[in-house]
Amino acid sequence: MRAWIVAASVLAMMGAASAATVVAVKLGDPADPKAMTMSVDKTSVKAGAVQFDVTNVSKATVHEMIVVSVKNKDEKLPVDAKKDQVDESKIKHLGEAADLDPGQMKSLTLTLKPGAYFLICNQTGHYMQGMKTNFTVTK
Ligand SMILES: [Cu+2]
Repeated sequence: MRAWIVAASVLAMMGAASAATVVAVKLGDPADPKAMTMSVDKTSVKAGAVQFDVTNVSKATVHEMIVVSVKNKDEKLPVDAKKDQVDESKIKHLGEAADLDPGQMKSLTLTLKPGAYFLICNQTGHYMQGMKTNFTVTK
């Protein structure tokens, strides 16, 4: 029993050294299809390869996740009031898991440097309704 636990721990450490850090992201709330939520299982990771496993847990609404580089966690993203969306031409858009149907999962792997980031959904109105979370990458 003990030998098995040691072997499993060593394997886990080896995996951590070579593989991307996995961040599970959930879009929406299964208890309320209209809820606008962006939740992560880690708010901070070390620099390097980061794999975002993004799941739309809403029952009725299309969501997405865009990784945005920001100067600091209090930055306000520029909003196009007519479109009711963040103006993607004015942000540091690093990549996205776009247009996930309800129940759909997509993965996005990025190599991230230390700094502040936002994860946002830019479906019409969703950023303004709270689909944003802070994300930090450390050295
Ligand atoms: Cu959304």
